Amino acid sequence: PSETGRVLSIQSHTVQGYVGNKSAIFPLQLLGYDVDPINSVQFSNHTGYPSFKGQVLNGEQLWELIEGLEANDLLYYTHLLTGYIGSVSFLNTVLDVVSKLRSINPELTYVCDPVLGDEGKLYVPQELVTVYRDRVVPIASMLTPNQFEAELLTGLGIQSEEDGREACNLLHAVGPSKVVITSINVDGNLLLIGSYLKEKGHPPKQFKIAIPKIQAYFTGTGDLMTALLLGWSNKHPDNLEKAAELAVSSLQALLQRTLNDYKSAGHDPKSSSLEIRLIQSQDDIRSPEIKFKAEIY
Ligand code: ATP
Ligand code: PLP
Ligand code: PXL
Repeated sequence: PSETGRVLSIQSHTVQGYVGNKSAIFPLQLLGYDVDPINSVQFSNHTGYPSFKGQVLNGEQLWELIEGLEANDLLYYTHLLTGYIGSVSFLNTVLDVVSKLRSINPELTYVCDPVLGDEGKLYVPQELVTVYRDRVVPIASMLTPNQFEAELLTGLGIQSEEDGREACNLLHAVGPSKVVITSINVDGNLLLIGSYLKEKGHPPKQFKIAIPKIQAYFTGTGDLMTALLLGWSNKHPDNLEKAAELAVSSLQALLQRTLNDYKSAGHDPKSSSLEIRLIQSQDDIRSPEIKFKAEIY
């Protein structure tokens, strides 16, 4: 694969703030990628605020855009990136998009953040879980679930890092050659677990990165994390641990900046969800200093 690529990113758009496409496009562009966004929703702000207004794209409207691109031979992509998807009909159309893109580029890398929920709570309709498990995971190239999502997709309870590694094995057996569980909670600290198949039929290479938990709640970090993992893993195709070190180091520098800015403005970072300081962190995205090292199992 080349150092960069052309990414079709199907995610949320918010007018104000950084979640979905708003937190994925800018970092991917900084890393040198052409990014073509399709906005699965257009909302005033993310749904964590007391209210929001806006429009939702349906599956037929998504397909119309794909047909428009196809009519002009504009459907060659190296990567497809998807995040939060709110309905089964939209997810089914995304499955059709994957087939269509692979009919044009059989090498297409599909990076899927299977957004289902967090900390034991679903924030999508229950029916989405089976569609992700039975139809999406098998065709994904790289999957970036959180702990709860990895549990739902594998049926395995994850209490330890060994459980996390086993969940990765189960997911590899179904499809994706790269799996990153973006965080599991072990004794109040965060652990990223990464796993990738270097050669088919061989056991996966696995690693962990310890991440100290910051006492604040951020929105859009999962979307940014997946975008960074796409960006760096394509530049280091045989070295997912390096890609994850770069992604985590960028993200943690950004979270520290976000926290410091809120504190110096006199806000209590524990009192509400913080909007990430994405633009202000551009140097940390383009050339992160690696402060978080992977430990290989
Ligand atoms: P999704 O639901 O989109 O899959 P997620 O639950 O994986 O998202 P987050 O929980 O936002 O996403 O975490 C993504 C990454 O952000 C983690 O790997 C971690 O590096 C970082 N992160 C998020 N919140 C914190 C925090 N409070 N302290 C430290 N790191 C954090
Ligand atoms: N609530 C809703 C409705 C969402 O769509 C999301 C997004 O994925 C979240 C909460 C939390 O997002 P995240 O875990 O990326 O911060
Ligand atoms: O970060 C995930 C996300 C995506 N899309 C919308 C959201 C959120 C998080 O709140 O509101 C619309």
